[in-house]
Amino acid sequence: MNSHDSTGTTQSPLPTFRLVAPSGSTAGLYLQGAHLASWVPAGGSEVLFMSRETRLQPGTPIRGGIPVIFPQFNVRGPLPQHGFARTMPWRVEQSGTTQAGAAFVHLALTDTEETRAMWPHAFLAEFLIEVGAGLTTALRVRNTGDSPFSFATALHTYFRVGDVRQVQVEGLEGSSFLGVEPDGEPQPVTAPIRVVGETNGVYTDTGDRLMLRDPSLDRTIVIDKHDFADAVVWNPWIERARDMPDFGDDEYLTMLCVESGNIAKPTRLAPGEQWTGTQSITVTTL
Ligand code: TA6
Repeated sequence: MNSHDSTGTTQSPLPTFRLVAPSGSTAGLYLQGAHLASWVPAGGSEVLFMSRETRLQPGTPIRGGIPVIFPQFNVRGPLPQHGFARTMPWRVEQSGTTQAGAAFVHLALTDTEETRAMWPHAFLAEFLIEVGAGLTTALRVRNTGDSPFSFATALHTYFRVGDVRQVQVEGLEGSSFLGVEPDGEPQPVTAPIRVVGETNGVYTDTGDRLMLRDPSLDRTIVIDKHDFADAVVWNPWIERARDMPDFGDDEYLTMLCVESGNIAKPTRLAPGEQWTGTQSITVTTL
């Protein structure tokens, strides 16, 4: 099984791409799934969580970083769990530095015979990653076919935390918690989210700014999303962690997924229409 070596680099058969901004902020990704695996702000420390047990094999989901979930969320449909975009090879269309001094890479995925056999639609998916003072990601989906389609999507972001038991997620107050089941009964959210056990579920009608307070790392991760109506908060806790072969038994303590998505109400695109969702992450002291 491939794993991180002692210096934190990864022996991997998967092609990678690295971004280094003039400010010194760096990011690393696998071309499979346009999968961001690391973001280190200039003068800061790693923001994303990657499991030391992750598989790094073609076609196998990577445990950690920012899986791009498309066109299906979890098992809400007939496709493989979380859809196929995260295990397909994306191509680099362009990379460089923006006028504002951010390093960027633009990746794309189009339908193939393989995807059409699972999901009979023509599409162009593009993922833009910009690394500067923060980490900005934009997912754009265009219907390039001649019939409408609907899709669910999420940026399934794994954040590295010092101790998940001390963390809280603010900004979901006022939203509705749907749980994991598609037809879950909405429950009003009236307080910040804390993790005291297995935590999983979709929040709808959310605001666009979420904050992950992490006192053990003395930082707040600010998530600004746009055109993502929903959010997911997930921690497997003890039992689920033990059940996942690509996740260390103790790793539930140092990660929390806070995901921007459109899940409860899938997005419908007529032929030629496109949708774009963005997520910007910045880190401040607590
Ligand atoms: O987003 C949370 C979730 O849907 C959980 O239910 C759990 O299944 C997690 O995603 C990880 O899914 P994966 O297919 O990557 O193991």
